[in-house]
Amino acid sequence: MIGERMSAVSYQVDGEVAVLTVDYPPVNTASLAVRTGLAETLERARGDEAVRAVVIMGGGKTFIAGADITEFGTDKSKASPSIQDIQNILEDFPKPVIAAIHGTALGGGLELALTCHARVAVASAKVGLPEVNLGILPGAGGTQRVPRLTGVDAAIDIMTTGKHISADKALEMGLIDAVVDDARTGAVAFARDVVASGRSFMPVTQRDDKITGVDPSVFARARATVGKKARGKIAPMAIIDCVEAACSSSAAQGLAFETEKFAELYASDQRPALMHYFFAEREARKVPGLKAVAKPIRSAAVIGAGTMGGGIAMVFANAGIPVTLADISDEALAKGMATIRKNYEISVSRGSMAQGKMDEALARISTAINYADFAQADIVVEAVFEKMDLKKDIFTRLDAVMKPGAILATNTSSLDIDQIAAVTERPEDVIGVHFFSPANVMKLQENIRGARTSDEVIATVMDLGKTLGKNVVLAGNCDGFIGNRMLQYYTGEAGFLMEQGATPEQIDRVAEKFGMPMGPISMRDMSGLDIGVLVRKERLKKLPPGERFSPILERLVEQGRCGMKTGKGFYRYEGRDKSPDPETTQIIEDVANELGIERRTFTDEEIEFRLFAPLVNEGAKEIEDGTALRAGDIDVAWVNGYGFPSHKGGPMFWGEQVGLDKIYDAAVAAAERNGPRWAPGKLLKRLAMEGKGGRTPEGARCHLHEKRR
Ligand code: T1G
Repeated sequence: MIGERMSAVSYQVDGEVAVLTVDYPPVNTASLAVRTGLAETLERARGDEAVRAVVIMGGGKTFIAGADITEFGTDKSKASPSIQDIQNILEDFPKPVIAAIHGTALGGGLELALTCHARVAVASAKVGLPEVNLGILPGAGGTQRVPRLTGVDAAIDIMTTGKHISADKALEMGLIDAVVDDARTGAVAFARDVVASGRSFMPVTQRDDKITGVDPSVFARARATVGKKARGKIAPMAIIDCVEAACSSSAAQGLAFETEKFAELYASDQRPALMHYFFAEREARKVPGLKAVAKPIRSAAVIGAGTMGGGIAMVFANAGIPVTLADISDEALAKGMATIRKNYEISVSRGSMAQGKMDEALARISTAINYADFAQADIVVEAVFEKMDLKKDIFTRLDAVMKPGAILATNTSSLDIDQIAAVTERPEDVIGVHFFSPANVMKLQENIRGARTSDEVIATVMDLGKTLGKNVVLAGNCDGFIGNRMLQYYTGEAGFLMEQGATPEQIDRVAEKFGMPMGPISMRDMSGLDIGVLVRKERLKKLPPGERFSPILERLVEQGRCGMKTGKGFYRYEGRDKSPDPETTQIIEDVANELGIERRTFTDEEIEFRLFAPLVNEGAKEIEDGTALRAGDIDVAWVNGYGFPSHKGGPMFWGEQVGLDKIYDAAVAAAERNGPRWAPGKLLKRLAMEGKGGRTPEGARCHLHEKRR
């Protein structure tokens, strides 16, 4: 084999097959350098008489992972050759070109492969079109080529979810032509067979000019089902439009329509928000200045077999880490294990988990009552009730039993990490690892550093998050950390709005229209009003004079209205079905009368701003005092821990788009209405006075974030 390195794409000849290898770490994005390299090496292969076929593959860990998002908004993304230019070369190429896929072929990477004559992949490879997660759509022919290969239903599912498809599934769907043991040798052999057989290929879009025989009702059904999950995202709906165009117009017209829809999405507010979120999620994994190396976590233990503890045990088991679930009695453990088994059975029945995977995960979970039984675990996560005395007792016992170097983590949602660490002889090994309920579903892992937590322990739990399939953020130790410290303003304002005349139903409707999975009132009913009163009791002790919470919550709990679990809270429940309750209205009116509050009606816009603006103000204070490292971390916490719509970028990005001066004014008004802790912080005031914020064209950075640096 002879070979020369040419720019980002190397050229080697293996017999009569030219192998073009894309080398553009870390994920071989279709950057200008890669596109230029592909054009040059394809031309070289075209002119090389000894070459009778071509293989395109990725170097390092993956095939081409898509267009280079960092080039968006720069001249590079528009510079020739474009992805489409390369696709045109491939579709007209006089010699067979085989894509050899390992790692991932995503977005523009898969779209390039779809214009090769054939595609082979190793069994561990994944393919997908995740553009929808960036607020755009597959803009290099994916919406026209994929349905021609997989059919309409599968195409809509792949592109509106952005999910990764395994090689076997891709073969079954017609996206690839063979699964091979090794990408390079398998592709070269496939290419040689093609040459020997004289097999010819027709470009996908020429196989049938338009897709026929599709029941038009499939699109109405898709719009209904996808629309419900989209919660206001516009890209999924545009994708359905493009697939519909593939069935009603020629390939050329369909490609033109796709380009038009891509441009519309690109110009929308959702695209910069989702691209901001994409980078924020990755940046949140990094702790500036942290040099320590993560320790391996090969075994775990969880204390508390309740809802949280059981969910956390599942998270470790699902990640392949053996875990011991501990509680105080066999009865508690049996109850906890029964809940875990039931959760897995539901996943299997829904088809989201194979029976074999469930059996493997369950086999990784053991139970214990004696702490000595899990003393050798690399990490132990305490997940018992939010009572400081109970946690201190547990950490005292852990300190006496756990092996040296074990990480002692607490799942507390707001209590003081340093107070817990202080009962041990090893505060450097103590850290907060806060999961959100249900832990086996919610993606956020909020890590909280204590004053004496070591860098090595921080690095380890930050790294552990990726293993567990979570999105991590690192928070400073304060009441409520990043997420819940802000949540009290969101739910607090909802209480004041009800006193002042907004109804629970209106408040929830406005929040859900904004994109939240459920409104703050329904969320309260779901999590239990009595829990809310308990947390408030602690918080009320620390509130300075002049501050208050609305007493509606306490009044409801006094009347046994604790939420869905008691059949009534703010709403009345028949199972999970809720309805407004006149009794609640009366309780609210009584509170307003006692407080001498004159009630009035509210517009939806006013409610929306009063619910979400305080999040930005408190978030800015977290950046100021170091509780949050970056504005983007706060966005990651809220998207993954509370369901804040990612197509708004997260609360901090949303606040930037709205305009920090407007957020500042809202904070000044809130302080007059609700009390001094609602007043604007220094950072927000400074940025507002500087006129920062407003619709940021590329939105790659939050000014709040930049100011932190
Ligand atoms: N562009 C630029 N940088 C990217 C990138 C991309 N597409 N994908 C990843 N990175 C960076 C990322 O920011 C991180 O940087 C590093 O690579 C490692 O990423 C025409 C227009 C491929 C599954 O959406 O899903 O094609 O933090 O930590 O966990 O229709 O990266 O190291 O500085 O995620 O191993 C479509 C997005 C683009 C794929 C690898 N493609 N990427 O996961 O690594 S739009 C995507 C991923 C498009 C076409 C349209 C994942 C991965 P840093 P990582 P990973």
